[in-house]
Amino acid sequence: MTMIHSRPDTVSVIGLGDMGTALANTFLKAGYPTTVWNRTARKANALVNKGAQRAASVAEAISASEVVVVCVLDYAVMQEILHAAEDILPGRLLVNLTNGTPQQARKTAAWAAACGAEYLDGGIMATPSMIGQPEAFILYSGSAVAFDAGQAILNTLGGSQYLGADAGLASLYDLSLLSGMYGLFAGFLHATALVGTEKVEARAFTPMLTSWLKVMLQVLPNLAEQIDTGRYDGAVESNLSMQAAAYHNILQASREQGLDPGLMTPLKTLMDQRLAEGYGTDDLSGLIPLIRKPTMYHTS
Ligand code: FVH
Repeated sequence: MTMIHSRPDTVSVIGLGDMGTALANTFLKAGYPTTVWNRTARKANALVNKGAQRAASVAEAISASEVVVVCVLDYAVMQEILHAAEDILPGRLLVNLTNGTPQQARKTAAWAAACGAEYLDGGIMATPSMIGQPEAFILYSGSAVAFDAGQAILNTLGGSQYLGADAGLASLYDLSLLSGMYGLFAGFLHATALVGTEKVEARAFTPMLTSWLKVMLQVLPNLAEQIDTGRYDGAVESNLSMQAAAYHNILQASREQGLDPGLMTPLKTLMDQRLAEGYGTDDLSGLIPLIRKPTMYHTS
């Protein structure tokens, strides 16, 4: 079995979509010998012109480098691609930056260990154009040996944060951060649609929304304190009864203005349930016990 060098300096990138291409470009710019493979081979052309080696197969890509970075659409694709080449994996440092769930990550870590590879699961907290820039950060979990060995090369992509030996942690944090982001985007879409019913342009409204959200972000540490202590009635300035009444107006106004309130209704359902249980003096954090005991949403 090939042993991983303490400072590996060759890298292969498997998957050259928008993100994989950005990763490979960044490794190349940092001076690392970079081998690339993609199902649609022409996507490698520009990288090859900049000095990347083109691998004719996944197996060739894995054989070419000590560090193998995989960034494809999803875990099903990742498994399909790598399982065919598992004989070559022993001694490689496999870094999977494909988006997936904690369970998928843990399963893949067990499979990689059985193959004799060191495995790191990663969550990219950046868009492709941010890769290699100071604002990009990437979450890693899994083999500490792999992280120590790969850190120098991985740091070229952005800030690296190692979360622990449980391979599922990077994905857990990644999806939690994305949950916050999509909640924000859902609110943004509904807000612009609502104000837009009176011909207010999103461009004109967004600066006001941004200012409001900046102020509201300051509420989060207090809600976090309530969540961690389980004291949902602590330091409440805006109790749930009041918030539910105002929230009801968002839904009613949306309907009156001819909109579909669907993006906003799930939160009202939880508020009503919590109120029915007698917790009207709690803060919004009081919805946490309902989220932790899911009974309403069973499907995707
Ligand atoms: N782009 C982003 O903003 C986000 C940022 C955070 C991380 N995500 C995750 O990164 C993974 C890849 O995302 P991407 O942006 O590169 O995605 P695409 O540009 O759509 O490229 C998809 C690649 O997957 C290959 N692929 C798809 N199906 C197959 C298959 N059956 N067999 C082999 N390869 C396949 C595809 O190949 P091709 O279509 O070019 O031949 C691309 O290489 C993803 O998990 C994001 O959630 C990105």
